[in-house]
Amino acid sequence: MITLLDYGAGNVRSVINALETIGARMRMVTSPDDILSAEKLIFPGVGNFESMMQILREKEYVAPLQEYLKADRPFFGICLGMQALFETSAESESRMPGLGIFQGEVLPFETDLPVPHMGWNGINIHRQCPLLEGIAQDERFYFVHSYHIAPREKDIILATTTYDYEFVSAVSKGNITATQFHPEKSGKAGLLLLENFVRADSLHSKPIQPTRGAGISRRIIACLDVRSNDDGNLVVTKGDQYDVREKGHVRNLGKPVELASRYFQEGADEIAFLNITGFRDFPLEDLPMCALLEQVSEKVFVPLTIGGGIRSYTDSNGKTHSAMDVVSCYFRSGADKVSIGSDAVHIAMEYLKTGKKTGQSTIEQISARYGNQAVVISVDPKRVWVSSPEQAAGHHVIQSSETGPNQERYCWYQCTVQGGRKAMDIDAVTLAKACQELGAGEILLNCIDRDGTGRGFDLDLISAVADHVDIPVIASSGAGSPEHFSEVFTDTRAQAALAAGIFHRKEVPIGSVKQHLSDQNIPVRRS
Ligand code: 1PR
Repeated sequence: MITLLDYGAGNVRSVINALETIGARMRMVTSPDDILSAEKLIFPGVGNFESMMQILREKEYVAPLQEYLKADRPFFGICLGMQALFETSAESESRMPGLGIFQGEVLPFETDLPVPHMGWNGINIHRQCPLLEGIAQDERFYFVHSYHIAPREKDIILATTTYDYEFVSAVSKGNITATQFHPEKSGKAGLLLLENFVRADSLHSKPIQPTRGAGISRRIIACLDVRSNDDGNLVVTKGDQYDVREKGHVRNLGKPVELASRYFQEGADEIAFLNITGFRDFPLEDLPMCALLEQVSEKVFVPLTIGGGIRSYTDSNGKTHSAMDVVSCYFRSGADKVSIGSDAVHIAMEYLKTGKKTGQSTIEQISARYGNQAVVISVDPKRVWVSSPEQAAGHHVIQSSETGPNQERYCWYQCTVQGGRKAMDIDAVTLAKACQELGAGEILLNCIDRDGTGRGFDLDLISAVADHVDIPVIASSGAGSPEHFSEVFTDTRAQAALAAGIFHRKEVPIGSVKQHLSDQNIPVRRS
């Protein structure tokens, strides 16, 4: 019997689904006594160190957790659930104490690479441990974090991972084990690791000559644009430059749950759902997006991002729902990240008027509660040609690699809201920078000019944005062939590339994209 500690932040549903898939019986912690009576305890932590410790204190879980751990009873901590074992974290401005089971602290990444460290990375194994039984040496796991542990006791290091430099990514001491990566989001290898924990009689480990694991891979993301069709059914659709209608009807490219399961099986590193009519249909009222997520997360064990309609809303009964209500419904239903489109543009424009953070915007609130890795900004820009940079004063102007209809050599990328219907007076680079300052953890960079065209990613746009932010950028819109993926990874700093049409229409399978990237020596995860 596994006991799961859910302190109310982030995506515990994925851990439950993973444990159910491997046939584990489980119960949830609802009182401090449940911790002390646990046979085996899993602590999945997501979000922010300080808010996690605050909640653990309020629920009076700290003392029973310490007692459980000091008695060397079976424990598996995930992500923040590992960081909690240490003395404190630099993420907490007040230096709030952690559980203090291990000596050492939690430090921010100091690197020029994008932070959060987000994606599939390998592990160098330092100890032989039943938890890692059967895990191949070149296996990759899903990481998403901005801080890493710095243990003082070297003999607890179970594994390290390289992201610019080597950091400790798993620990083991007696029956206490913990990983920085998310096994519940790491496909088959992650399920095996969880199964090892569930089945092992003892988790004791012994030192070995460290193995050399794989490095970080580029991510391939399948995107499902979802909306109700004219019959009221939720379908996956796909536009050409955001126009999803063909002969007057909404294009129907399949059922969301079926397509997502197919992409998981085919090796997608992440799956994104965009509720493209969220700006007019409120997700908590009109569209069963939360139900959809619940179904998908039962079958799909890679990260899920969901976007569309994250904003406050007053329903027909006069009840006002906050953007955080939508976000918490999405997380409870199985999302790992949420993406904000239209509202992010409004928030950034408001912020830029004063340059002062209020702490009240949805971006700030989500990143404070769930961590900045959980906040993706979906940008929907359109190219605007200008004959000289002065013509677009105040905007980030690019010298384009193409020429405009009137031989223009310069352009800027104008952000839009409401699915491209309304152009706003802010460019994509400025928007991305402002959202990063407010606490966003990733940029999903679409391009209306390229969407659905199969002409390749807009490299000018992607370079401009990726060169001006420190957070990861997902290149999106226009993929037509495997070569477009190698091009975007070679020519820009994009960490991930997303496609929709070619995957839905089975023109280019995910496996062919990965094979091509691997042939070009661009690291990819092989599932
Ligand atoms: O504004 O917070 O409610 O979020 C709405 C979300 O829906 C935004 O993320 C916005 O990008 C998206 N959206 C709105 N309208 C459309 C539309 O197509 N009419 N889809 C839309 C955006 C773009 C990509 C697409 C890539 C790859 N879809 O995500 O999947 O361009 O396509 P391709 O590989 O076929 O070229 P809010």
